[in-house]
Amino acid sequence: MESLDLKHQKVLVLGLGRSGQSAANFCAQRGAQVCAADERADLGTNLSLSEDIEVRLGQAFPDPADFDLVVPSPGVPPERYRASARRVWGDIELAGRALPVPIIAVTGTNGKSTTVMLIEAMLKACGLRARAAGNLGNPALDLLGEPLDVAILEVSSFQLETVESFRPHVAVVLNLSPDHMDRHGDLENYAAAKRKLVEQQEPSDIAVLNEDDVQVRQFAAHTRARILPFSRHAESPSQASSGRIWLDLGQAVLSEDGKQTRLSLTPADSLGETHRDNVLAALAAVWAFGADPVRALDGLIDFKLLPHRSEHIATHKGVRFINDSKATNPGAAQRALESTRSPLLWIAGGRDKGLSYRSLAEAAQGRVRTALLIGEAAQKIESELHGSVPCLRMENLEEAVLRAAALAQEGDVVLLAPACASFDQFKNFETRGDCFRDAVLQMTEGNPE
Ligand code: UMA
Repeated sequence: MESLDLKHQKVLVLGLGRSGQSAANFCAQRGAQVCAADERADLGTNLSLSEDIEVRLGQAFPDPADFDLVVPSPGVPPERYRASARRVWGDIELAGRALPVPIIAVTGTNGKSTTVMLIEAMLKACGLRARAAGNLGNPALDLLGEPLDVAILEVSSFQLETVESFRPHVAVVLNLSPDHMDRHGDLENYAAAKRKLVEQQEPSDIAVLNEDDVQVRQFAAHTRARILPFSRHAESPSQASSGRIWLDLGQAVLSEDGKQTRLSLTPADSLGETHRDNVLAALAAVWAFGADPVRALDGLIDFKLLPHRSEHIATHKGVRFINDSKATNPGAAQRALESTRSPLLWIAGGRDKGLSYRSLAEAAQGRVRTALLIGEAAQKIESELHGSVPCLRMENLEEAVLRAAALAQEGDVVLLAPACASFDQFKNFETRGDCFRDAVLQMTEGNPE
């Protein structure tokens, strides 16, 4: 890998959200001459940038050709810089070059944040100084300077578009289903971005791959790393590998060189069925890293899921209200539907990402009493559900919550699992989830059992 000498280099940082500010400060600290640009004009007071950085707000981006290095934020599409930039490294590439500790990196369409948090908790239970960062919120470069034994990075397809030599010691690929087609165009491009997580790995590294996902299984052909498959099934469709981990009757079975170890996953029961794969993947990552899987399971005992992921908000008149605002694509919404056993009032919709909702028709049938549809994608979802469940169009999320509560019967679940991005009506999926929570609590608190 080339060294990371940024001294006197002209660096252009595109976008000044969380990762852009972090990357700009990092490059300036390393002696680069940094120009940081954002097309929004109204960011001024929210910026936390070192004084020697030239800031350009509310203007067209400068020409990338005038810089040695372009550091795009994940949200800036490659068409904006690729044609003229001499070198492009995103913040994950920079972090990979700068972090002095081994990296465990996790990608996939769904479950990434939960899995990195699980890995962090498990490694801490093993006595290691471990910290999660990346797509889940705190930029990867912010880990620099922390006393750590290992960094755990959640890496999105957007971030992987701008890596060059990023080589995690342990790479975890959870699953792959259509998402972000508005950015990547088709599933092949999306998969190609995700594959970059394993492509630079060496034989001394480990790729933890979901064997039950046909697309992810194929990543094995694109890496020199040792493969550690994980699966919900005892039987393996792949060629024998030196290690494997699978689920069997609530236990994880770790197999290596003909020797099997069984571990009870009871401490993870409270996380529910949706997160079984994530728990298994996390355990595989910890094992691959060389930590003790038995001690690691202690990290599950007090583990709390992040908000907006299968988050139980309230139970009112026998009806449970669940916030899965992070289900921002059809694959995630499908999992949410399939893992709830009670009849559902399902709130979905938002900004369409160019995805098909047809797979949701089957998942919804027999489970969903009524789908309450909001936002720009409502019409498309209704037509692709194709009469499989009754649909109602709602003005907004608050109205959908009230109507769902009115329709629900004792024992039902009101589930927000939008299958869409939030940006048509909200700043992000978090504010959408907060809005759901507020609407539920306002209704339940003003209307006691
Ligand atoms: N901007 C422009 N021009 C453009 C696009 C953006 O000027 O053409 C500017 C915007 O005005 C804004 C800034 O760029 O001020 C935003 O940059 P950004 O969208 O990359 O957002 P950040 O705050 O830097 O957050 C990014 C990730 N955002 C995206 O991938 C869209 C965050 O993931 C991540 O937590 C953060 O870096 C720290 O690593 C969010 C996300 O939605 C949660 N990720 C997607 C997902 O999970 O599905 C991939």
